[in-house]
Amino acid sequence: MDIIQIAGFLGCGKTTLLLTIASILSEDHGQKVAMVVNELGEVVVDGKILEQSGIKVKEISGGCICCQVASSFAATLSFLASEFKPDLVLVEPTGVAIPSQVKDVVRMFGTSKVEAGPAMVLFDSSRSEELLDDERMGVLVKIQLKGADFVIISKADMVDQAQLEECKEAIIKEIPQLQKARFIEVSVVNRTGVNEVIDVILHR
Ligand SMILES: Nc1nc2c(ncn2[C@@H]2O[C@H](COP(=O)(O)OP(=O)(O)OP(=O)(O)O)[C@@H](O)[C@H]2O)c(=O)[nH]1
Ligand SMILES: [Mg+2]
Repeated sequence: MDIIQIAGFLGCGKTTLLLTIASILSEDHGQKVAMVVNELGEVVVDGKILEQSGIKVKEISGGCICCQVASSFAATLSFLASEFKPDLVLVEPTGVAIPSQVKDVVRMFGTSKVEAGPAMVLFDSSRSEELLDDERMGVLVKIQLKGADFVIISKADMVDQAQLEECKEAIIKEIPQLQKARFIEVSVVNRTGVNEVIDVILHR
């Protein structure tokens, strides 16, 4: 049971992408999918509707799964592994969570059945400068990106191709270790890049 993170700063499009890929993985690829959604505010995922299509949804609130509520996260994973037995678990951490810490929690509490899979970190192309340059936000956004196995440049429909390239260059300039990382441009609105994300998950 691989734990795949759909992470990234507040409002970057995590839930929207998560719901899109969960249903494609389940309906078109026959994957048994579970979702763990960790929201800071109110939960926006309608679990009942998703469960009709065989997707198990677990919600965790009251803090971040990478720190305050790490033990609830671990208990949820162990429940899923023993009771639901999914092929994969898609996890949406809060927008202020640190992906590498979420992986640490999985590794710490994981068993041979529960493994830390890739972290996909979304970066909102429509707020590129603000996200990287803001004194406080920028620090967290860069820490989040450092933990990325794949960088998803989200909301690609809101900017042009040149801006998408600039986004990628700006990220690599700030975090040179991402030079070799795979970047995927995604627009859930236009459905571009979504299949690439699915491919990465299926062939992980
Ligand atoms: N234009 C456009 N808007 C998008 C896209 N993906 C998400 N959005 C919008 O961006 C806003 C935030 O999306 P969410 O999916 O809720 O973002 P999130 O990262 O889950 O937000 P938090 O959980 O609050 O951190 C919503 O209004 C979405 O409709 C996209 O590909 N293109
Ligand atoms: Mg969300």
